[in-house]
Amino acid sequence: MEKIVSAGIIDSWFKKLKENLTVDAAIAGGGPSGLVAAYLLAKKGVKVALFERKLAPGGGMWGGAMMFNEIVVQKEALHLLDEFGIGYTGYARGFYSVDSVHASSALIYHATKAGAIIFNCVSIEDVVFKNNKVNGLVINWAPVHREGMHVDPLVIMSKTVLDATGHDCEVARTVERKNNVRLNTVSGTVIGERSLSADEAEQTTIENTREIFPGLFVSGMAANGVSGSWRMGPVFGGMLLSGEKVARLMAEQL
Ligand code: 48F
Repeated sequence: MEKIVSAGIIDSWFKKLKENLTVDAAIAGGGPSGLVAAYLLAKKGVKVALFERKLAPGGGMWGGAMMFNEIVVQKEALHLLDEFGIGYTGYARGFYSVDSVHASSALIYHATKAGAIIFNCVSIEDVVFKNNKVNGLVINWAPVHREGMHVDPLVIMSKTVLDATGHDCEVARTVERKNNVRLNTVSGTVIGERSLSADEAEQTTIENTREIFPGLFVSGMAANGVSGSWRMGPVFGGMLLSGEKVARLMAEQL
């Protein structure tokens, strides 16, 4: 039995990785915007793989605010809560509270059920850069990075790449730093996130969700970070709507 259990895991995991060495959409980061994008792309029949450095995808959603495990979603994003079967309670005009564990697990469940493949414990350390375009992601085990081990990575080729890495916008920063290119921002660089201003941040998260370099899209807090916009704290309507917008933009290009 021991050998059968181990063989089953090894064979099915390598099959999964091999089948995803080339995809249509490669997503860096499994927070709310990346998971919504993964779900909507997969639902359209796009081949999508998502890479998350932590053991559990869900990003900043699990923790609610200061570990009070509730988040707030505005009425503009209710259709997405309904799409994912996430329950909510109206408590002020246009504002709804949601159990953050319920919401995070629903996003993960529906993304994978729709056909998106999630690789957890995997970090993006670089991109594939050819013909002045982002052509894929360079991946490595997150513990390899944490231990500072000198281990070469593997490569996932993709027609489109999404930076959904949140506040640090890691993929966009890497593209800019390593390739001497201008991004599609006011300065041509990653401008960096501003302090908290919830109304403005929620609006700009959606406006800033776009392709910032050929082949490279940004969503969620990475979109605001790249464009020098505000953070918003534990309100998540903008994150969900950003995932919805970027899935549409990526699908249009595919
Ligand atoms: O930060 P995160 O939740 O991204 P988001 O979709 O949502 C932001 C909100 O959670 C919250 C907020 C209120 O709305 O401001 O912060 O923009 O999730 C980003 C995920 O990306 C992973 C990280 O572990 C997290 O789960 N990640 C970051 N860098 C990498 C990465 C990387 N280089 N490789 C793989 N995963």
